[in-house]
Amino acid sequence: MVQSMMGPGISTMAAGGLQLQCLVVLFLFLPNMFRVLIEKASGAAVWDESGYLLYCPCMGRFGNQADHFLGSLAFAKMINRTLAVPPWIIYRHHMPPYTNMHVPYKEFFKLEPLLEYHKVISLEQFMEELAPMHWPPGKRVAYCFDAAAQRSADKKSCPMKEGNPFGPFWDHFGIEFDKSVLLSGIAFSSYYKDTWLKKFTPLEHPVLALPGAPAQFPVLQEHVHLQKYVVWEDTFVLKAQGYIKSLLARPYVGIHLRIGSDWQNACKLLEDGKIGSHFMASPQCVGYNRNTAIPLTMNMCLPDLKEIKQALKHWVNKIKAKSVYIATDSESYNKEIEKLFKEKVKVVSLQPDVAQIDLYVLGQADHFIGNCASSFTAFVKRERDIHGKTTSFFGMDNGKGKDEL
Ligand SMILES: Nc1nc2c(ncn2[C@@H]2O[C@H](COP(=O)(O)OP(=O)(O)O)[C@@H](O)[C@H]2O)c(=O)[nH]1
Ligand SMILES: *[C@@H]1O[C@H](CO)[C@@H](O)[C@H](O)[C@H]1NC(C)=O
Ligand SMILES: [Mg+2]
Repeated sequence: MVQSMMGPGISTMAAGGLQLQCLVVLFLFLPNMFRVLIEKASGAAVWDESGYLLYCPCMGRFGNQADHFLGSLAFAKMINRTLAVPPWIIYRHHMPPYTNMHVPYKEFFKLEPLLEYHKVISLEQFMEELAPMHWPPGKRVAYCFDAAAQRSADKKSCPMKEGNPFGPFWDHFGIEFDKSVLLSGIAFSSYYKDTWLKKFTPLEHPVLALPGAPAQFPVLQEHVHLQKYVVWEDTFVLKAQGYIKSLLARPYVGIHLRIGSDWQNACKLLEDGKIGSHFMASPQCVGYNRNTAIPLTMNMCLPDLKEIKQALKHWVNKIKAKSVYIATDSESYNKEIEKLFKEKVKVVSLQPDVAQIDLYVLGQADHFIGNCASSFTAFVKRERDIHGKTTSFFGMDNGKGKDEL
């Protein structure tokens, strides 16, 4: 059972033994603690007087949403508001029921570890337990930048629910907005911390609801480490571990093939020389500093079969891999790869409906080769870095120019 906040009484109790001094302290906190305990016993969340932050993860698919989540978590902490953790928006354009799915955060990850960093509550729990009393219909204010409001008919309203995924997201929670507050002369960076705190006091603005994440894409370097609080959920782990145990022999190399048609179009911009080395998630491999970033090549953005084979050959030899796991957004090249290793290495591609299975299996690999520009890869790389596991990228650092040529 996840609680949104640790009440002061609870943390006091957890910290000390039941010594006399503690009892005295406990006594002082009793009225408050009593309230907290009662609310906890009834399973209900406790209202945070410092206010709440709500946002729609309305840009991109899982990898983008995850990048945004880390930045939003940091922003919520900066302005000391409880983050209402949104569900993941999963798009089902090609299969029934065709509408977006809103998958609660805790289907894939635990909420508890997030509390080690900052106070959070799931948006589901917020709406069920806190909104009826503290954020009722009629009192729901939207906050957006001037520029966004310019798109509305009266040029003063936040277009919170215009289009997909915006409308379906708030509709999923039965939320209508009654009023808009326009943001100007402010941004989400830490430079504006005091402005946020002064301009948007919790008393006047108890719930800040935003049309998008209060964060950048890709995730800022200083927030990459927050990945450690994103911990897979237990039953999900059991299921994903089951696949690893039954299908793969260790050591195994995991690869992420981001080669589908949308990606081909994106990387075309690179080929046409329309962009520099910072492109989508590429800072993860070219470096965050624009002045020292190495060039992003076409093979890094969209590796061809030759590059894929070359990189795999290098790493399979290097770690003496017994199997290869291929995660892909389109084709897997598994026949070609089996042939490459003369069928001495087991080649597995699950192509699961639930993309998170691929993320997990890649995260557990003995070596991972990812796509530098992909935020799907970036999620895997961040998680692996935390656990000291190695990652390389197609188009670089895969033995080319060293032992392979
Ligand atoms: N199952 C699976 N889905 C993938 C894979 N690569 C891409 N996708 C799908 O395509 C989406 C790519 O969007 P996103 O996660 O934002 O990553 P990015 O576009 O590569 O930065 C993912 O969320 C998945 O839905 C893969 O290897 N396996
Ligand atoms: C942050 O919020 C908590 C309540 O969640 C409050 O106890 C604390 O005093 C706040 N901190 C600051 C610096 O305002
Ligand atoms: Mg994307």
